Amino acid sequence: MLNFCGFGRVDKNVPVARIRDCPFTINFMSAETIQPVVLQTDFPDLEVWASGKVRDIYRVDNERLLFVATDRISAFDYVLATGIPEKGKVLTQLSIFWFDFLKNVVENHMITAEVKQYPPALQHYSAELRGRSMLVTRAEMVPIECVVRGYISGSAWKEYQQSGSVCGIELPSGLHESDKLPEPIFTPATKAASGHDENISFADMIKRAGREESERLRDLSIRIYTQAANYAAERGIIIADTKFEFGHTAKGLVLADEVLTPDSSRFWPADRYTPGKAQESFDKQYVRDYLEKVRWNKQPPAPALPEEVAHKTSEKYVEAYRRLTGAELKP
Ligand code: Q0Z
Repeated sequence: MLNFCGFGRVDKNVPVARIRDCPFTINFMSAETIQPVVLQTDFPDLEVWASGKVRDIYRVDNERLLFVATDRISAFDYVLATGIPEKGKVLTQLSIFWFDFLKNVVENHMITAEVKQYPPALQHYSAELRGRSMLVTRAEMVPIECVVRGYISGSAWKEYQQSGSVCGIELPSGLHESDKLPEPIFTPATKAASGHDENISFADMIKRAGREESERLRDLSIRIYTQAANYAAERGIIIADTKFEFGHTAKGLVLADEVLTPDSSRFWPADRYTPGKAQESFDKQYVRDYLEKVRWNKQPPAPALPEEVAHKTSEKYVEAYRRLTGAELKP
């Protein structure tokens, strides 16, 4: 069951006008379904495995998990009161696209996103799951966030200004904020007790995960980023940085969680790239601009967004999906 917020369903029993002697049928409503915005999921017969700001994971059985991406959006570390139409579908379908695009480089945790192929117990929720969920193999997760950066921004820019290096990697002097790096760098992080990620050096990663595993994760992460970023650049999107999560399954080391989405990466529109300052985000710029305009103090509760801001933001997510995949989002 889902709590639908924002819209109703209008796909069934669409009223039809029949005008005498007119050979055409006129529908008063579009036959297309107006998709409800999903802010919460609730599948009472499934156990919650993990819940994030945007996604909820359920335990299906010992081997399998159900990932569901909601339309929640976070900004300045808080989930906002308003959902972004289609956002959960964009996140899910973009991850599916990248899993397929990257299958020559790395195995992944996805089993299927075809709801009809989900176990019988989930069929009851097919309408809620369609397009925004994924059945995955439960993995023994590597407790390290594998971050790759092709450009210097965010916490890496802060570290560089203070020390000239990032996660122990010395960088050329004289870099400006948002500059492209001479080559992509691997900057691992751990989930600190605060809930915030904490950058660690590669030597620290080796202490936690071992040398062989760490080197494998680093090399794999850089290859994945490079293949994806080169592809995205041809489509006008700079992937400035991204975070991968890996796990171990019967298939060995697999790419898990979400991949190369706007939530796990910084996407910048290439045609507006201007190094020397922080870049506009491809997806969240209207949201950030609005929150600055209303001078939210960045303490909870996070405000609601005007409908126009939510819809323009939705269009940005869908545009990113279209540009990267060349396809339309599936309903
Ligand atoms: C991923 C996370 C999210 C909150 C656990 N294949 C897997 N097997 C076991 N565990 C995970 C995965 Cl991907 C797993 N996370 C991160 C994702 C909400 C936390 F959607 N946590």
